Amino acid sequence: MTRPKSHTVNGCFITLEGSEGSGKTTCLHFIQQWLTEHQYDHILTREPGGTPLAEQLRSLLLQPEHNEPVDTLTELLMMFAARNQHCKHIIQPALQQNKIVVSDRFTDTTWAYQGAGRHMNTQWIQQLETMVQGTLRPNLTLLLDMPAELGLKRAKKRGNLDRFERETLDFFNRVREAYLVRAKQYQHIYRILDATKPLADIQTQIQTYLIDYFT
Ligand code: Z5A
Repeated sequence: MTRPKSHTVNGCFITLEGSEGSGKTTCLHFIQQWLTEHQYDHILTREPGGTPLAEQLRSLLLQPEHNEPVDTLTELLMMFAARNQHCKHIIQPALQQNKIVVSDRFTDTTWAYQGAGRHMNTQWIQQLETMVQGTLRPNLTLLLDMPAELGLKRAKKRGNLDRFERETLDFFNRVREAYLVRAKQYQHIYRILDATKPLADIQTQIQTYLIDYFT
């Protein structure tokens, strides 16, 4: 299949964001299919994770039980430690090869979960973001927005809740609100999708955003 219009991509970084159960992973597979059909050279990745070491940090971060409480600063530093490996070994090299990088979550998650959810000092997040990423920021962020109750319901259906999925409804309401604030602040990057809609409608909307971006 040919591309919608002739277009040269000089590396492009797309992120999927939203609270748990909002359908990011499902949409990631749809995006992969679309990019493959239109012959765009791309990679899919996720956070926390994306490299062997970052995936090990992911397991530690998501594991519900630890013998000691996980301090919020420890959590923040581990997110950025994983991100540093991810940026240096996966994202930046792929962008330098003019690939499209699609990541299930990136630093907007930190702003929402650690910043708003955990009430972490936002100056620290800002400093770590600059330290780890330099000027690297997503070119396009697709936000799957839905009421927190619904996301929690979907997650609970799967059973085996991870450390984040055990958080309170208040926590997830703050996360949602923080995403919506960022979407307003960075309108040129964010596209909001109503994650309560049927999957087919969401996919049609994603396709519109992709065609709009790449043509
Ligand atoms: N975290 C953090 O705190 N700080 C950071 O900086 C980073 C991460 C990077 C990573 O988990 C956790 O790390 C995350 C935040 C924290 N924790 N939480 N919560 P993750 O990203 O792997 O986990 P997740 O966000 O919870 O992903 P998920 O539960 O797999 O959800 P999802 O990917 O958004 O949804 P899904 O798997 O595509 O869909 C969930 C279910 O809904 C599934 O059964 C689908 O078939 C169904 N679904 C999907 N779309 C629809 C529609 N439209 N209608 C009906 N049903 C649907």
